[in-house]
Amino acid sequence: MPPPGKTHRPEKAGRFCDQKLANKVTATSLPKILPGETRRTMTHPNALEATRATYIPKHPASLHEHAAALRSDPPPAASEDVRERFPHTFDLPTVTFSDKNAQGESRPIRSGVILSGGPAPGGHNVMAGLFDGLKRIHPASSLFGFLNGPAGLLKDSGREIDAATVDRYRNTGGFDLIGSGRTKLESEADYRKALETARARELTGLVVIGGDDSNTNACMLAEFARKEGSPLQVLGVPKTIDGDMKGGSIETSFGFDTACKVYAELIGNINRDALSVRKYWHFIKLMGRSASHIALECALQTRPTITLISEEVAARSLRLHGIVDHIAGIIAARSANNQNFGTVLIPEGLVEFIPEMRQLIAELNEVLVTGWQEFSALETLPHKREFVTGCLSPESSGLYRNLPREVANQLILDRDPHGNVQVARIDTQRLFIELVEHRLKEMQSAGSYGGGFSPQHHYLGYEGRCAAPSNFDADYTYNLGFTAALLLREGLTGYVATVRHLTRPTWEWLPGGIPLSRMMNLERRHGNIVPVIRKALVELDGPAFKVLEANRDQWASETHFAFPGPIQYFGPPEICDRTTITLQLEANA
Ligand code: FBP
Repeated sequence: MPPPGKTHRPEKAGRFCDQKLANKVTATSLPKILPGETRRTMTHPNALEATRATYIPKHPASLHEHAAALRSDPPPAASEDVRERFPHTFDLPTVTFSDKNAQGESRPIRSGVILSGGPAPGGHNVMAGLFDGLKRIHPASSLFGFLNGPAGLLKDSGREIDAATVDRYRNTGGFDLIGSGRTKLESEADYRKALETARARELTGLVVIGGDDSNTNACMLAEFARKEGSPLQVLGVPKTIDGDMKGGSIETSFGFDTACKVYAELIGNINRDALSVRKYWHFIKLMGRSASHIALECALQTRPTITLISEEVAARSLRLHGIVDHIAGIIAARSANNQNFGTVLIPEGLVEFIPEMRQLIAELNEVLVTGWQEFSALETLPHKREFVTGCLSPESSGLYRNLPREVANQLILDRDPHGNVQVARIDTQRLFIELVEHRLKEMQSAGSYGGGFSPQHHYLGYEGRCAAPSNFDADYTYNLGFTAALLLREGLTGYVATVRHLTRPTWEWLPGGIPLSRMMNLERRHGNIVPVIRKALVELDGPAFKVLEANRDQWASETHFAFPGPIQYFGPPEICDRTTITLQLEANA
């Protein structure tokens, strides 16, 4: 292998991208095909998949098996109050990998890997980067994948990951290589079982690819393992299309880039349709369980007529009727201007941020848990609705009675395993259509509105979660996986893999890791004070929201739709490698 810093075979990394950019990638950073590996043996069903399979992610010079780890001060803690809960993993340094060579011999590493929670584009490339990193550190290293999320670890269900398998999944979307799941590792019994499985499988590493909850649990497991004297090193990788696991050294979670680009393409197409036929109002709910990052990013990419941001609704204590009046007012004003069309973006989590809906949901959760026997014995839906209405406070029962029938049913029928209302399943887009329609009729009767209203509803969610990763996500995830391998080589535990400077060219990206415990806050959950990684919500004084705020009145009164088109995998870097607008704005702030 050529020495670090020597540039050659530029055609390999970031293939199909700008030659100058590819030229910056050093030879040592190129994934190597190891003896016995066969690359691309399977036949792909179409030319795009076959060609995309050969894409080699770009990465910085520092990302090679010998990269030296530089240790610096720990990052500031989110809360010093958690220190005593993490005596073994709190006062650990920040790590960055440099293009200098580390001293000493590397030993084989045997690591487990788990995909946890909802899929996000790039999960397979994290595994590919991890696999390549481990093998490059020592050819006798190995990777064991636990099946269907953390449950696989608890049940000791998994499979060895070999080179041929990894090759089949490079640059593909989805989590289907080993599956995912939402089982949580949260009790001491779970941690003991996890350590037992790791011992039986002779694992010294475990990489948990997940969101805020999964990384919280990875941190707890790392601390527990150290306390028990176990050699298991536990690491996290920040995943979620929702974009809410970020802050400090985590500039974005992986998958957000691709998912937003898929949704933005579809919204752009809807914008164009609305503009063409000039008769429909499209109400589009966008995935994002709590935070509105996806809605915000899609708004910046597509310039819709109206965008609701849950965090703003909560901050301004906007009530349901206030939001409905706002939408109806814009519809009426546009109608007077001969624009009987528009697009409205609604974040999935919105209802929980509207104060009276939040209160209603909390009361329903209580009623459905405490009155479950009586409720379930009732045979018809009208009887069930009547039962819960009778148990609610006067304000909540008034609100519940006036909700569209379908939404009222969803609120009592779809419940999670703890008995709570499944807020993500509520058709918020239909709720708003019905309420706005009602309001417009009132305005018509009062003579303040003379137009028509033809609504269409959409929910964009699963369409984006398993898309083939964009160049950004393909590169970012591969780098995260490789970085995790280096953190294992360093003997570190309780870390999350990070790659910083993401808006710079890839060769300037900075791989490293920070202690997960530094991201923890103490919160009350199910009656107990526990350490958790807090979801990063949209900041109303952040640059991305500010751009929306500065433009939205104009986007509402005039029409400024944008049509970003599909993700491009091949072509000039300014098209193929561009990041989300949110990331660019935040980097420049
Ligand atoms: P993660 O936070 O686990 O990445 O999942 C995010 C998400 O895609 C949310 O946007 C959505 O509300 C939820 O998953 C839906 O999950 P499910 O797969 O259980 O329907």
